[in-house]
Amino acid sequence: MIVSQSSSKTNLNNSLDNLIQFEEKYNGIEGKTGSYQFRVLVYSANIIRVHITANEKFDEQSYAVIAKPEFEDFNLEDATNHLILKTSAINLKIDKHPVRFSFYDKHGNIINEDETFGTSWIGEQVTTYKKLQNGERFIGLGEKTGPLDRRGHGYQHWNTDSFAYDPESDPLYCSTPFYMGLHNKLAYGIFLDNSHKSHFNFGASNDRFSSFSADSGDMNYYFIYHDSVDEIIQSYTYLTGRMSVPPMWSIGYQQCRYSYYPDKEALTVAQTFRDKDIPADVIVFDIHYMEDYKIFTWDKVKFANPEKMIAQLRELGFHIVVMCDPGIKIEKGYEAYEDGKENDVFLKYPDGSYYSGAVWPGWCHFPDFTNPKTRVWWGDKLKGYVEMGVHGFWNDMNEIATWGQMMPELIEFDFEGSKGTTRKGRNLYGMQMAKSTFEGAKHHLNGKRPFNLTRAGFSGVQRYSAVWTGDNVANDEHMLVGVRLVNSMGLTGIAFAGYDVGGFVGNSSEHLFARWVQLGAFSPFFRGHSMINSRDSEPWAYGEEVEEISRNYIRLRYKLMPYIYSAFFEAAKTGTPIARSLAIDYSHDDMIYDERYHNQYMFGKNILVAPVESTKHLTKVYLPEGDWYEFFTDQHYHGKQEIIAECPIERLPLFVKASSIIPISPQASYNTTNLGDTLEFHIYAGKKAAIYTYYEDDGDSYEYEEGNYYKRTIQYDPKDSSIKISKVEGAFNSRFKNIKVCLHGFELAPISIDGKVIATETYDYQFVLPISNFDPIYTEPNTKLVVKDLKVLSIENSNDEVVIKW
Ligand code: NBV
Repeated sequence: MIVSQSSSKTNLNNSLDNLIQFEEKYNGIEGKTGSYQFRVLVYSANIIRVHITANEKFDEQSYAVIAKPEFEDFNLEDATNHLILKTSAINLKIDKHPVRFSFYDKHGNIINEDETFGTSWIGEQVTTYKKLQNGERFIGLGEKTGPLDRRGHGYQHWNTDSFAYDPESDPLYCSTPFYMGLHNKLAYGIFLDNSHKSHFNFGASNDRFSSFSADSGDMNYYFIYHDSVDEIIQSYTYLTGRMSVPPMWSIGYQQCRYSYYPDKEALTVAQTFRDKDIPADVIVFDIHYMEDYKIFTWDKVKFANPEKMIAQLRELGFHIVVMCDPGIKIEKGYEAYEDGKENDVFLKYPDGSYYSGAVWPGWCHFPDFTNPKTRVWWGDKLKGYVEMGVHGFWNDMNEIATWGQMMPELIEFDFEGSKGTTRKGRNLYGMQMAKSTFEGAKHHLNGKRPFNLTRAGFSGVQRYSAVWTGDNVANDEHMLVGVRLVNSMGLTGIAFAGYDVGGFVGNSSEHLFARWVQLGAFSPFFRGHSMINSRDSEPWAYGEEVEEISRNYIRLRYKLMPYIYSAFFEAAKTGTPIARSLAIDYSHDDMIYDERYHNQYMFGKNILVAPVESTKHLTKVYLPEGDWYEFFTDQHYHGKQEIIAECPIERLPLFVKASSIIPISPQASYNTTNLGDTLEFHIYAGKKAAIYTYYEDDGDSYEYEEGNYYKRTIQYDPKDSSIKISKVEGAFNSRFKNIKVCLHGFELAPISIDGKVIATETYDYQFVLPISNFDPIYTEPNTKLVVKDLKVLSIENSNDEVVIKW
């Protein structure tokens, strides 16, 4: 259908022009303007993709999105000046003269609308401008520094090796061009699926618009609308994928150092954890395990017998993670180099010669991970590690980092045969390396789950790897920015994320390390790491006081393992994060964006963490709507208020939401395979009913995908005065023999289990922390934090439903 002929091309800024024709398709519409073409694809009632190109053909390739546009349930209305595409959740109005897009909810409220400039080009660079809505805030965008609310700030996506970045640096290592806008009690998400260098402006230096641009390629974005931020993240991860459940050992404490060598040192560190009774699951080997930094080799002097050392570490209950750098040393006779050339797996210049960049080993070639052949080649090479007993891999320097840091833009990437240059390939390199490592390791592990960690990535990287925030610095500000980076990655689909506990660059002070371990215990990925030539940084390296604090919090991490593992299961199933910025559950509460409180987050859905600097003994905490319990004492608070919390160095401010259900393994000991035989469900009295899903499986195979898991829902209903533990779903036998139900804040009448009245036992519960007595000013010596009058019921651990009434 021809609508009108006109083009609004100018020499400077060319904007999407008038509609000339359009066609309704089974999954959306396709249209042509005077100079451009566009299509609108419906992925679900809540997800609509807008794809606009200045080229003859749409770029169909995406490394990020795995969902297909197969949703047909929409209506199209054609009016004189506009089209309206309606799903059950969104009305998309497409103005015809010129073509502009506005998204409305079902009540006619504007969710998001193009600014006058709509989608425009300056040369190859394409930008979409969106009108700033009244009071609009912006959250997300992944590993980005700055405040939780990104309004007034601008960012770039260009994966960059950012050694010792400062808390305002941008860009960092990992690009996830997905953000959410919040205004007038509405929330939406926009994912720009374009891997070129991209730019986001959230009203920075202007009061008219927010905008997102890519330096080249199509304007290709997904608009997501739901009632809640949580659902928007679920839809974003429906598009870009979710992790599989990671091995449980990888969620335990990991000890790293640049680098532990020789073998004896690694063994001594491992043994010290056991001697000092500090739980830990992993020893990580950084670059010095290799011979001259050559990947797939071991230094013959420092590690004369790696198999033996690995076996000894495994014997001590540790898993091993090894560093993997992508640069392959150019050296005659080096197997990976010779073989790589023979298989033609490296990135090339346009004249067909291999690109060389200098990095740790000296001059190197770099595998082209956008070539399927290369991915298989790389994956095969991991076999040797796996045969030695290595189950964990760490992908570093994959931005790509090279000395000089300016990788030429003319380098050619295969792009599954479709070819592209550095401009399109750089942001994808890390993710494709992580994919190759993950798939190779998974293949060799033959049914066991690998752990995979990467520094660089792009949207979708969560399918293959955990991500950490690179080379942070040992200071308080960095510790707090790390929390925000991890929370922001959680908003952007990367649920398994963390930072170097203790700070990578520089020397941590005693108390800074203590704070950092406390926080790390409440981070999805929990690893201590520090740089060569900095002070020792193991939990015992900072003196007796910090050792005790570290032990307490690492133990707490292990006691919370049933809760944390269940949260990982939830993240794998729905994409919803483990470290949850308060913007997820309290999106429209202005206080949570206040910079005094914007580091606070929920760890899992029930525990509020209030990060605090190492120098503070008292801190202000904002408790959002609802009722709350202080974690160590059960002191009760009403929400929607600021409180002053005590935080002497041994105490991280933690609060539990009323009506929460938290599973705990109180006997957990030295690693994740030793969680003891008692499982406790801690239930916190509240006014609201709650349902919690408890999840368990063998922790390191894929049998859960075939039904070998143990799942129960626990329902708490205060109105009905009942707690129901559902019967077990799945074929796995729980590792716990006994179950206890621990009731916090309950006023109970006679209580019955399955109809039989039982006597109520009341305990004082020294839940976790024998606090240290090293700070005479703030801590009374030998005081303990006690939860008083906790009611504990032992119930028989059969697989049947249990009903508790009072
Ligand atoms: O492999 C050494 C380091 C590593 O420890 C660190 O975690 C990475 O982010 N790596 C960077 C190389 C360069 C460090 C200066």
